[in-house]
Amino acid sequence: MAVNYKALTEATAVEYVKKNLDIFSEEAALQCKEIGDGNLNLVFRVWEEASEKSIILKQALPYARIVGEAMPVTLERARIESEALMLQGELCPNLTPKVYRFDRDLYLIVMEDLSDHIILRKGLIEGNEYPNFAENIGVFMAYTLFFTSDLGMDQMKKKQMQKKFINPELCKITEDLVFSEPYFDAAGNKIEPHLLDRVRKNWNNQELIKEVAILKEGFMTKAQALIHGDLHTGSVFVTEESTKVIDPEFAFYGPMGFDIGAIIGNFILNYIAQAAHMEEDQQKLESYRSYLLKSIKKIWKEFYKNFMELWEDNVTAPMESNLLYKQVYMRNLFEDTLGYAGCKMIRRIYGLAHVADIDNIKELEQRKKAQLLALDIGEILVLQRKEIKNIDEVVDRIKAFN
Ligand code: SR1
Ligand code: MG
Repeated sequence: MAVNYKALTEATAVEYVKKNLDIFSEEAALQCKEIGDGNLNLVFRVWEEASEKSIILKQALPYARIVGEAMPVTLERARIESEALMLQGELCPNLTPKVYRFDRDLYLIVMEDLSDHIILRKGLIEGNEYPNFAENIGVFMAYTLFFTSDLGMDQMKKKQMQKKFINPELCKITEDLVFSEPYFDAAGNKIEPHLLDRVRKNWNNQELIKEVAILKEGFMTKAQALIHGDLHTGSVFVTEESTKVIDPEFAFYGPMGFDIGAIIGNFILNYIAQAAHMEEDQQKLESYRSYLLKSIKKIWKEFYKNFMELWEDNVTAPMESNLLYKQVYMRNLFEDTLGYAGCKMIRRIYGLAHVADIDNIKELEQRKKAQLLALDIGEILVLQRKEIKNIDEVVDRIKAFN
């Protein structure tokens, strides 16, 4: 660990700001609260009442917060996160928080406070609609993935970038938690007793395990673009107008479909959970579910449209401009997206880290129903990704479970 590293407290976070940053005046009466609720890091909000100025200090801990010191995790993830945020900020300035500073001793990122936004997962659980989100995230994924891939950047520079963004420890977490551990009786799995029979079916489903192993191999070997690496609905801040993508500490050169699948899979989990959350108001449920399904279609379609436009405008080489190649590339990407969406859904039901959408369903029978449905849809996405024709068919298949 770095010699000068020390985890901050609310008091030392204020001292740090006073000593190192000139964002506030010297006399400013600063207040601080640790607000981190993610699986890994400390997050401090520091603000001054009088000027209404505020900032965020995000600091990596040398272990995963969700587990404690028994699960050490490299501090280097904070460097990866700050560099990925800055790069994504260059490509999509309106869709990322501003980074003011990265402190290499403390593995600390000082960045824009987005407290006027809400975490998308929370907003969706509350039943809010975000009319700009699908388009914004489609643009974010198209720009960040295209311009870090061999299509959108010089191949020599891309290989330098691969070196800079090598992220083996965080990739190992994903390899274990998303791909491997849900398919055997791993110690880290958190399995509610009522799911045991269904989970055992997955442990014995050789076809499913084979397909997940293929997807895992893609995750480990397909260095397509600099992906966010953990683009679930907890990694996005929103308002009705604005979208800000945060937390790219899992960024590395991997398969593009892993990002697109993460966001779509998490929308499907919310769709499934709403049957319980909105049980008392069937009209609202129907309209909200329709919003979620429209969003799922739009996320893919906006990504597709923007990515193809970037391809058209930026690639002139005859080989990479070949229409048949483009069709195969996008079809493979679609299949990856579905496969990874399915893996992400399954791991959130009985792996180490669950999602509030499902876990917050208090009534056992309703929670069980949602969990089983998520496992079934996740399995279909993994196993039938090659047969599913397009995103409209994905939505039709989800609807058919009603
Ligand atoms: C130990 S970290 C658990 C999970 O939290 C992150 O958000 C990633 O999804 C990771 O798999
Ligand atoms: Mg995160």
